[in-house]
Amino acid sequence: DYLKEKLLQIAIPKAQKVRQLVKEYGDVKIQDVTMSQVLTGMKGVVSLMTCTSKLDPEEGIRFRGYSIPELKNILPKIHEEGEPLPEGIFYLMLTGELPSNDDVRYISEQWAQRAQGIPPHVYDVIEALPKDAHPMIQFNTAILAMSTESQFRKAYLIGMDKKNYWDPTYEGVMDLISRLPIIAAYIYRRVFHQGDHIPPDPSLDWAGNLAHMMGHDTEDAKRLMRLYMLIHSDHEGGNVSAHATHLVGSALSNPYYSFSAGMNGLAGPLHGMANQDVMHWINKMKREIGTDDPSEAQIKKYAEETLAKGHVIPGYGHAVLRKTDPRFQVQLDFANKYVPYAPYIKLVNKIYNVVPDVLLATGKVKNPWPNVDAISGSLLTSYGITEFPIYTVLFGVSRALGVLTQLIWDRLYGLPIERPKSQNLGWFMDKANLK
Ligand code: AMX
Repeated sequence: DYLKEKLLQIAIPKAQKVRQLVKEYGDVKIQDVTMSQVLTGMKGVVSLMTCTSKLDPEEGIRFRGYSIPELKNILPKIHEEGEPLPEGIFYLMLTGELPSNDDVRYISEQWAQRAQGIPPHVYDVIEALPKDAHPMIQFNTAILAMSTESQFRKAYLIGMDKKNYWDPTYEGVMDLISRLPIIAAYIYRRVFHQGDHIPPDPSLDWAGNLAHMMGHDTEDAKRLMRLYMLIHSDHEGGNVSAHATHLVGSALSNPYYSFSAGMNGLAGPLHGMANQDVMHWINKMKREIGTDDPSEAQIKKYAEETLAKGHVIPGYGHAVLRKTDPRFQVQLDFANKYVPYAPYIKLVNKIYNVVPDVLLATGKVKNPWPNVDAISGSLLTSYGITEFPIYTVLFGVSRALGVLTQLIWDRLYGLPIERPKSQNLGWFMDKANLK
């Protein structure tokens, strides 16, 4: 596997640097941490090392230094006019280098081949769940069921040198990523299409195949799926899914356990489930107002009522971002280009015109702008993928690319178990001299 050899060559000097930093510069102070940071979700506390991507509050995400608009131009595509292949961003996050067409083809082929190894019991486990169990429950159960295939545990028990842990991690990650589209499509067809399954087409790319297996086999749907898989793939290390994957991986839990932990976090409404909740919020608004095409004034009132009930407006706000999310913008540009008259896209535009001011008026929301989830469901719906509960699963398939690449790097760096210190309320009160 030339990719593994290349990765090791890149990683050896970097791992040495990490060891040198710990050994020779371990006492260098990097930050002061305040009471409020710890008590409000550790925002801004630098406590993780993640190299796959970095999030700037104003500009948004960069993957190994490249923004989404840049990647749209430089990553390999199937068609000139199409979207980059997610295989390319995986290669970039893994190696730190831009892939050639051959590199991307190699990964496509690797994944197509490895995808054939899903053990039959995984389908039995999915089938044992009620059909109306949320697709994220089915997805995560299948991920755990697949961990019977983990090479990591076997290698660990045989007594592998810890320097080599990255190797079975890499193998597990490649297997797992290759299989996620099949699992996601299986759940989709099981729940929403009477179990009428569509086999993979090994000649297709990873994201194109997912659209194909879901039964959305047009070139347009495949193009959308490539974009979706590209932009959801990573958002640096502190978000819930990335952090959970990293944390559980630090106990040397195998890649399946680690990723499953991340997916449990993605299923929360403040994180990945927001894409489904946005659609519920929009549809409830249409029902309550009694029209499919509410005015901006009506949307404003509905948004204000949402806040008055003590609910969040899904799809808006962010723990780090302080501007419109470029992942929102790139989807809006895509929608305005290909489906400008789609009713849901028109609604997304109207909501964007009024909701930021409503949130600003609260005086407490730090970021009133839309995030990735404010539009992704409306875009999928506009392409006929109308079953909202599958949206977070699609997010999860994509998120695997970043968090699992970082997991390989965690093992290449030889990072130890993560174990921050906790204190009780009394300790914090003492610090403040509060009785
Ligand atoms: N609607 C209503 N209130 C909001 C809000 C929103 N969209 N965004 C933030 N607030 C509120 C918070 O709930 C908090 O209220 P409180 O002081 O009464 O507890 C206050 O504004 C300050 O919060 P913040 O510092 O601006 O945000 P945060 O870092 O605590 O939370 C996030 C970030 C994303 C959880 C929050 O903006 C939110 O709940 N948004 C809606 C859900 C959503 O879209 N999540 C998806 C995020 C992207 C992703 O992970 N996929």
